[in-house]
Amino acid sequence: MGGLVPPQWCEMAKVEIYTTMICPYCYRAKRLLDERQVPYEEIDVMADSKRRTEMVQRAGGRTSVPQIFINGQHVGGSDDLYALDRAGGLAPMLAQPAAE
Ligand SMILES: N[C@@H](CCC(=O)N[C@@H](CS)C(=O)NCC(=O)O)C(=O)O
Repeated sequence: MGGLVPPQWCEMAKVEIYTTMICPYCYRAKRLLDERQVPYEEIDVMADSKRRTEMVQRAGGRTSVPQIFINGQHVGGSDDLYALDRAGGLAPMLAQPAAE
């Protein structure tokens, strides 16, 4: 019997994505993650200035959404995520389980 988190998630990378609801790039980024069946934590910063400030700080000053982090490492936005995938770098990052 499981808890709230499926056991297989413990062996997966931790993916965080800061989004807003009205952002096509956010949907594009999430589509790629969904296609790969990658679970992620979505942080809607539309009306949350505290989390938005946190996003900008973590993203080295970038203010656009989405901003994506894998195991705490900043990947960038949607275009960066797709570029990383094309370069073959996404799968190995996603295969790295989260430290916590
Ligand atoms: N190249 C970026 C574009 C992201 C982008 O333009 N996002 C828009 C919303 S869809 C945005 O945040 N605009 C406001 C800003 O740049 O501060 C990406 O691929 O993530």
